Amino acid sequence: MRVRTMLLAAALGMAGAAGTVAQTSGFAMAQTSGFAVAQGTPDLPTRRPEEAQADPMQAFDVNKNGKLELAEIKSAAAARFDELNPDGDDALDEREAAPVLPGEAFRAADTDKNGTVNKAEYLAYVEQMFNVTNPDRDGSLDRAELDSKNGQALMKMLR
Ligand SMILES: [Ca+2]
Ligand SMILES: [Ca+2]
Ligand SMILES: [Ca+2]
Ligand SMILES: [Ca+2]
Repeated sequence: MRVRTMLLAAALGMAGAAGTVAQTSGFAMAQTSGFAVAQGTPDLPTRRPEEAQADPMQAFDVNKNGKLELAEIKSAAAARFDELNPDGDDALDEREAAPVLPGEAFRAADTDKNGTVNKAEYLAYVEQMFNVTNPDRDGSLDRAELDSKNGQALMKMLR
């Protein structure tokens, strides 16, 4: 037990050291060659809305585990709801929701049938879509699930 712990610590230490060496040598190269400088200082990733549309995984995967969990999806959906609801009341009417919930989808999401979709209804609908998009029920959407037809429909409901 103790030996294993020590080995693990050693392995982690080595990995850390290797990372430092790689960083140091990269820095040295950058200093000696103009070309390397240009390559070594990429633009910081800035997230414009169109990029979020292009790669939802990158945009919404807050914990950077390569999958989208329900919590990440719901928080992005809540932001989208606010964006769709500029009048600041508590719900989307059919016109406000049209970009993401056309016709039949709007009526399906309006579970209390009062003619508007409030945030709770919106998030419940998003959760339903999440479950449909997640047939393996592992709590998250991987890249393949995201690329499915259901996944793409779900991404439209996020910001
Ligand atoms: Ca994630
Ligand atoms: Ca509204
Ligand atoms: Ca409603
Ligand atoms: Ca899954």
